[in-house]
Amino acid sequence: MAVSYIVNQKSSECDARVGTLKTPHGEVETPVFMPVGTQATVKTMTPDELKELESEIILSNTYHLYLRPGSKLIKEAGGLHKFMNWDRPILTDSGGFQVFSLGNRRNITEQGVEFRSHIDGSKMFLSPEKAVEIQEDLGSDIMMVFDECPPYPADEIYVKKSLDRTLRWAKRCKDSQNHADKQALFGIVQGGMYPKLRKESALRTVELDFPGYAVGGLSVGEPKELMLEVLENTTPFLPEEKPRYLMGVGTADYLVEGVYRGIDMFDCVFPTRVARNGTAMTWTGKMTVRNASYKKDFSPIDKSCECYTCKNYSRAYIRHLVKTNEILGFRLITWHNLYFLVQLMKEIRQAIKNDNFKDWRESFYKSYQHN
Ligand code: PRF
Ligand code: ZN
Repeated sequence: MAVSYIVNQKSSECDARVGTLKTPHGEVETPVFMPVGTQATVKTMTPDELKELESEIILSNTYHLYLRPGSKLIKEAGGLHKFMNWDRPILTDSGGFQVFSLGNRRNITEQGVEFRSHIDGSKMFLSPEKAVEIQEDLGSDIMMVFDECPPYPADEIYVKKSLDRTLRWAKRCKDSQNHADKQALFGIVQGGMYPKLRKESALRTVELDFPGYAVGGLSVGEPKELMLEVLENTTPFLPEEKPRYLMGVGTADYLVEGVYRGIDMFDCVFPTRVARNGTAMTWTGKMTVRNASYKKDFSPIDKSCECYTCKNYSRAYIRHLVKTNEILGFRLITWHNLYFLVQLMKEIRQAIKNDNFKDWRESFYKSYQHN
């Protein structure tokens, strides 16, 4: 088996747990947040900088790398790790989510999804077998099955059909996998916002027996309460001894709530994307560094933060860089945001180890405002 997972400690108060995920490129302490490197780069950060801020695993995308520069080219380079100079674990998403987001530029059949490249409009095709082949060429530590993520809202009949197909596709992915000893393949639970369908999808995905399970189809525009309710109706049907990954979630409060409900892994473009828009993530919530109120504010983004950015630069300076569209401004906020999430996950793991995660969560919300 390419990837193994051990639960080191379980909360006595909720479904939270800490664990160790072992991969061919090293170990990862969970719960963990995975920065997104869509184009084989976590935007603006070098791998050495990611290591300095203690990122342990990153995510990359089948869809984007397949279109450009091409997965065969990356294979020729020696795989994605070598191509991008990152020697720690990489998880690749299957491309399912990205092609389904293409709207009318795609056509879904049982065989797979035909779509037009967003780059040059040329006709492309992704199927369960193709998605596995691409991810094998990339050589990621963890591959994801090719799934369909239904939009929100979607009616129950559609979601049921889509869930059935996602299960058939998951089986095809598993059957076409060649190196289960080198790369793990995780299943993805779908089922929209219907608890009954979530349960069915979870149980049937687990029956296919994957080394880890993702919860997909959430954080697609539904209200927060609904997302958490659906999550609560999903994780109980996933095996305790396997890692659980909530796809596309990356704001502090959602991470806390995901961990509370038994999630071990998260990814999201949020921290890196909003950084390039001049927004910093802090223990009190989002901070818009662009705001005029910071014009003469010579204090750091967060006085208590020990990241490179906060140790060396003021709000006023970063605001100036952002206002003048200077690359360094986006880099400095990206650094801070990723560091913030590493610290958040560290605190969460420590609280679970101390078995006081519930108290920790309450004190977290005393300062944090979701905004
Ligand atoms: N499926 C896949 N990737 C994803 C999702 C999904 O449902 C989501 C949903 N939030 C994000 N990324 N394959
Ligand atoms: Zn900082």
